[in-house]
Amino acid sequence: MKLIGSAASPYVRKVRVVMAEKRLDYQFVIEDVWSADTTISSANPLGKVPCLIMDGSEAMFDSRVIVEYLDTLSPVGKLIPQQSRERAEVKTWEALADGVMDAGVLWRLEATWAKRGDGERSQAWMDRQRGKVLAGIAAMAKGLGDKPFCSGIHLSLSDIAVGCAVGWISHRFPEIDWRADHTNLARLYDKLMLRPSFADTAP
Ligand code: GSF
Repeated sequence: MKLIGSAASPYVRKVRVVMAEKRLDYQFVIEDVWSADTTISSANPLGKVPCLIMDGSEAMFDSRVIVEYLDTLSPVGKLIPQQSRERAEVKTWEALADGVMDAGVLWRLEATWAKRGDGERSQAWMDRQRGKVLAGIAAMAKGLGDKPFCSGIHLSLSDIAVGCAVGWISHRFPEIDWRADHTNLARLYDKLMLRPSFADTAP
């Protein structure tokens, strides 16, 4: 398997953490999707990473599809429950964490994308996305409460997605002090960072 991605992308990190937790082998191919000569659209017409290339088959994207597929490849460390209710709960956690990343990406692109002139940047749009980031982080902290994991009694995709979201927020928006505001989330992230899957993929 070949995973096309970048070291900084939180969506790519989610896939890499899942690969590591499931003890799956893959080749990591770095691609800068923002460079003029990127060839990512030959694999993913949407021009986005992560993108998984399986031997002799079509490319697979996006991160949610990839991690759901990877979880079926090995019984080692099941990350998504089979039971429909628990499964939906984990997928909702993932949607929340991905939503924080999505809003953060929109905010950052509005603020920094080189092809947008200064007069074209909308503060109202950035504020809107910032509000989603903060609300999403607060909801993750509330959902976690004083439990050891986001859902269930052991590590699941919920924790992985949440860890990738808050880790990336610290990386791109160091001024957002989510660790001080939500000490339970900080505790979860510190615990995740003790795992090689997280430590080896920090942005
Ligand atoms: C999001 C992937 C994405 O936006 C997923 O895989 O879960 N829902 C998708 N990837 C970004 C890189 S990043 O911001 O992490 C990307 O490839 N953007 C390129 C573009 O042209 O938007």
